[in-house]
Amino acid sequence: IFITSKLPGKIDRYLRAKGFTVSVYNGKEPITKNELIKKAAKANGVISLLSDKIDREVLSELTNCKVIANYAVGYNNIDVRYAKEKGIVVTNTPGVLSDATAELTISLILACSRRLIDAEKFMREGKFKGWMPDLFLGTELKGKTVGIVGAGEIGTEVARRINAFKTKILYFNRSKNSIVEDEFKGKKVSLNYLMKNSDIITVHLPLTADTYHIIDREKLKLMKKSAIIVNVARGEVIDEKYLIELLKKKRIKAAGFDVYENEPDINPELTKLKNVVLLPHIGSATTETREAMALLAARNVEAALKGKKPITPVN
Ligand code: 8YV
Repeated sequence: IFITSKLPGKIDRYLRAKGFTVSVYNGKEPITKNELIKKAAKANGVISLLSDKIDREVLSELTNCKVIANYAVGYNNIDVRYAKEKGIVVTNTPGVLSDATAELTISLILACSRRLIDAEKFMREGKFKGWMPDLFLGTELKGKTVGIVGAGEIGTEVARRINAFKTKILYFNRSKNSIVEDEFKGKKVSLNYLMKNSDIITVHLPLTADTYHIIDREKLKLMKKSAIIVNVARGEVIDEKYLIELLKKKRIKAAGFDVYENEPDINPELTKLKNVVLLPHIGSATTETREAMALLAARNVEAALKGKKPITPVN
């Protein structure tokens, strides 16, 4: 089994104890495509990261591979269809990261609505000269309408938490989400309606051919001038360039980014904006969650290589 990066949770030890031969890439930066091909060429199983582009070219070289366990819930880095053609099982890590990602979503929403990052910077710069009635005025969540774009497991956990802030919930999803409707009084609406009527928009869609730029110019234009949008899903779900234009013109209030188009090469315009909060894709970055993700990936590989059904297959 080849693991493309050192992962938390000592899963190499777990897999060795199960009788597998394990090799772990130990580089300081993500493994390159060539190196991945070289190191994984004879492996029966691979545990991959989102930064590993497992395309046709890579898959064609993995001649002994039976399973690729992606260390992420999203698997847009893998050509799943071609993997299936080659008889390779692909697995992901759903469920175990929903709480951590929802917690980060709430953090990002609050960072935008209460201007936490600017206020903290102000303190460090020694600018606090005394309490003032209008110092860092933000907006309250209470009574606001929150639009959840994508009400899967993560979206549901966001609904559970944002509901405690006394908000109204709208959601956009292919199918009805009974938990969001019955427990948190969420209303299923069209994406246009959600964009137009939400004070806070939070994005939780996977990246697929159907969701690429699903929040396009026309959708972004529908937002209220006072709206905040946060994205902890995939950058490519939103037309980022146009969102930056709106932020520049202050056509919306603020945006929180945990994900970007073309990671890790982020649009340099973003760092010049005052009305954004920028995080380095840390939605699932808690010790507890990253260990649980690693164990799930290891168990998926173990199951597949023992001829059993993996726990969380995607193909
Ligand atoms: C991962 C994510 O941490 O699971 C996903 O899809 O985006 C993050 O939770 C990241 O992809 C690491 O591979």
